[in-house]
Amino acid sequence: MARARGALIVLEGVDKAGKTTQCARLVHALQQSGRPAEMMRFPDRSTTIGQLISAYLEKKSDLEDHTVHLLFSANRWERVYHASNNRGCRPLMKKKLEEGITLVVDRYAFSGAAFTSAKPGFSLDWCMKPDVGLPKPDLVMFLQLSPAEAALRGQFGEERYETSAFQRAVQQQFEELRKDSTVNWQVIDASQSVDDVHKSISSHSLHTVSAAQSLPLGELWK
Ligand code: FDM
Repeated sequence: MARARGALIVLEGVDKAGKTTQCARLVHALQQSGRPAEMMRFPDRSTTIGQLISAYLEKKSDLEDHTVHLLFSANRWERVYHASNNRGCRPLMKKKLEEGITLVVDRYAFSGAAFTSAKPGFSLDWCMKPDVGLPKPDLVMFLQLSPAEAALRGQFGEERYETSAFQRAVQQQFEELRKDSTVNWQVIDASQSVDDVHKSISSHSLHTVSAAQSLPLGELWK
């Protein structure tokens, strides 16, 4: 009998919502309960494309807005499959899921579409196109935090996009994306304690991990 596949679980949300902490806690909890799980994050700054993106985010280089959008998308695609002549490197998303590993992903195509479409002159529709056909998450949890609550958690960092005006525009674009009922969105109240947020995320995830076993992996926005 074929091995049950792992689930693709994504955490999205505005800055300061606690995505990275919660991804790590979820992976740990799944592993502790005997379910193989690994964390991934986008952008993956370790690849050649990821390094271009990282320099852009750190404001060490400037890139044209369409160009950087496509690089963010390329950075996801390069983590989906092996390049055909790229023998011996670590298994990528599709293979891991097939092997029964649940992937917990810190940001995905939704950040891609929300951040670029928050810039003047970009439609959500155009921004979604390069990511059409990526592995479709079985669950996308949106960590919801009001701008006022985010401000209480301290100053924004130094990277590009880390201003409250831009984050508000991004939040609005996420609201548009969440209207799409083809994606399994769950909104999580990130103003709760870290433990309570974790409980809520775990319970959605456990349900998804068992449901995904008998469902084929879908294609995003297709
Ligand atoms: N970001 C992230 C994008 O603009 N597009 C994308 O596709 C993705 C995945 O990059 F400001 C933005 C969102 C955020 C920055 O920050 C990455 P972190 O701290 O590495 O998540």
